[in-house]
Amino acid sequence: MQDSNPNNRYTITAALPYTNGAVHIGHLAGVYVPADIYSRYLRGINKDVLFVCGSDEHGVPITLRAKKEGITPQQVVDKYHKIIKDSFNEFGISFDNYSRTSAKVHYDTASQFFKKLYENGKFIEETNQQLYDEEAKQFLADRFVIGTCPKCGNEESYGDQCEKCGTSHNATDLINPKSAITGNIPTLKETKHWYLPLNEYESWLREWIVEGHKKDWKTNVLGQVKSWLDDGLRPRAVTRDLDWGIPVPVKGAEGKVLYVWFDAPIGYISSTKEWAEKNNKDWEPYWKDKNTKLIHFIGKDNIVFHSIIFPAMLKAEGSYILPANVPANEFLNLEGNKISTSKNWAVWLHEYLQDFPDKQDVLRYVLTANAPETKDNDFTWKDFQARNNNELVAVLGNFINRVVVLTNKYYSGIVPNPTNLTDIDEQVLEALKFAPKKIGKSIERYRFREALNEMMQVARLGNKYLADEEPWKKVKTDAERTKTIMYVALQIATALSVLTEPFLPFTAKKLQKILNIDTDLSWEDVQKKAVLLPENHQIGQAELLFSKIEDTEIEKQIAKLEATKKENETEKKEVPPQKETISFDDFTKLDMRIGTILEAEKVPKTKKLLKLLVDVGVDKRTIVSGIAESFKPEDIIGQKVTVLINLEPRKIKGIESQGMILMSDTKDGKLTFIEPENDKTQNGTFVS
Ligand code: B3M
Ligand code: ZN
Repeated sequence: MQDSNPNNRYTITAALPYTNGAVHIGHLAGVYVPADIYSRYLRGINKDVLFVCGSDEHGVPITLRAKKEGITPQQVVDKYHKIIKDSFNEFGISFDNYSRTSAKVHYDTASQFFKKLYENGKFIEETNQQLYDEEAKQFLADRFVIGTCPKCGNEESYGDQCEKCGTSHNATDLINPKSAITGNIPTLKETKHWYLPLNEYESWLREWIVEGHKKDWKTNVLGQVKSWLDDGLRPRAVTRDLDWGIPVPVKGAEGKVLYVWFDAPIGYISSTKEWAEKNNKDWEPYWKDKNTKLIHFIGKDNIVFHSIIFPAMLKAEGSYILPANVPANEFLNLEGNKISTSKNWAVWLHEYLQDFPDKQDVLRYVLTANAPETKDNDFTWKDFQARNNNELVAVLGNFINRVVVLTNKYYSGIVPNPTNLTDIDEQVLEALKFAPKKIGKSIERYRFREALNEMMQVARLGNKYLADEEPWKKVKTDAERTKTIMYVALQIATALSVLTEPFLPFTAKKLQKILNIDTDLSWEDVQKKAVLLPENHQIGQAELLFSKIEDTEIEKQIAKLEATKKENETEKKEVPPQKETISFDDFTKLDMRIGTILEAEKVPKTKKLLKLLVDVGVDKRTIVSGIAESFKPEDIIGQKVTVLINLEPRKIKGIESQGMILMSDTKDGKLTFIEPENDKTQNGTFVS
């Protein structure tokens, strides 16, 4: 099969996830599923594909996470590297290699890269004033500092990038910067760093991307690139004063590390080297042969780094190829809100698998059908359910099931001999041959939603064919014709076992098992072969490819998100530390009872005090309570309360108070009663 690239070798990269948390549906939809579909498809058309990724283990997010969890950065990356790697594996993301930037091969590769640029005079060395946190004794760059974005006014921009408008800047550009560690306003302190003079690459970048790729790069990517170039590029520091990262490998740089965005993209190269080492291959053609197509799959917040900074680094180094494309996606929202790790507003992959253990392909399907390819998009559980029930179950699953069940019923699972093919049969088989090209073309243009839809058209074609031809009726009157219909339907099912593979790899496997196909059919076979499943071939038993998702399962997921929302709404106050311990005997001395407020009136000339008459079972007594700012006297008559009754009586504003009403704070500073759930609880009942 021909694709638009006459060359065979592809190096496909997917953004290296920061190892400071697990992966969620936004990651899958934006980067990993499209990259995986693309890679699987290219393997299917017999290209030489290398698909690499790895964990991004440096950078401030890791250090901040470590501080938050009270563990070391190394412990953070070890923990999340495993979780992330397992998730990718479980969702069938078919990396040829998944590395990590703490690997030795990466340290060596990144250090050598830096050294070469340094030795060839590609950096500017400059000592100037940088933001410094006097209390934390640390320079503040990247996510260690938060301030107002000079471009869009977002008040929570990071030192190196504003997540709102995507602009990448230097920490000193921020207006009203604040330390993310202590909250202090930083001072300025002198320090030396190495800068990549991006301004020197500006006209080259313009020519290469804006002119050279105006037709084949996505408009969202071109748009961002143009806007940066129009704003003018400035030198960017590629080193940092931090202790977590790859040490700057030159003299006079003690205590400094490479900027995470300098080392991370080099991670693609080191992951390739690791793969080559393991598989006894040569890594260099994948990065240095002009005929290799290098494709970076990323999210939109990574565009500047992959289309401007990394290419400038590669260009400065001199021996590498440049990306042929950077197909960045926009963001996926969840139920109308931005996915947020800190707010736990996400569907985490490991949690999804607990609830839907065999439904990896369903999520892959929904995320592709709804992929944020040209604009931000929304994931909703209702849509998830609908796409599963109305598309996967009702269209694809239903078609396969009918074909397999009928073949087993009529012919004991043996593919029947066709006789005369009618025009309709010919048309259907012709459409089948055309499908790989249609789907492939969309994939090659990074239009995965469109490609998925084309694939589903094949299943729709199959359903329509069966509905029109009605083999279940003809079997009673025309045995020969029925054989032909089933034969044609089986060819469609077999084609689907190939064409579903990039999108739904688990389903494709299952389908191949059901059809009892062990030879690897290729996309070219579907395109060219007249017979995909020969007569007399024995297929297996029917097995459901998909199952219906019930309302209750969806309601459970929605309730989970509702709970998260509530949790986020409760303002989190610092919880005071525990008081000194008391003995059990001390505790048993407290006599607490349920009571009812019988009378209430304000204590004159006070703001806070109410004089109450409370029935506490043993007697009716007066209690003075500081609750007047939370309740009006007339509203609390009949209110059930908890009372500490053996508190030594004391005089308050001249009134003897004989006990204490137990109260709890609410988030808006008011008080609430601690009351029994059941209003009928008798006065005098012990509380313990
Ligand atoms: N780790 C950013 C991110 O996870 C970064 C990507 C690196 S790709 C070289 O969004
Ligand atoms: Zn901004």
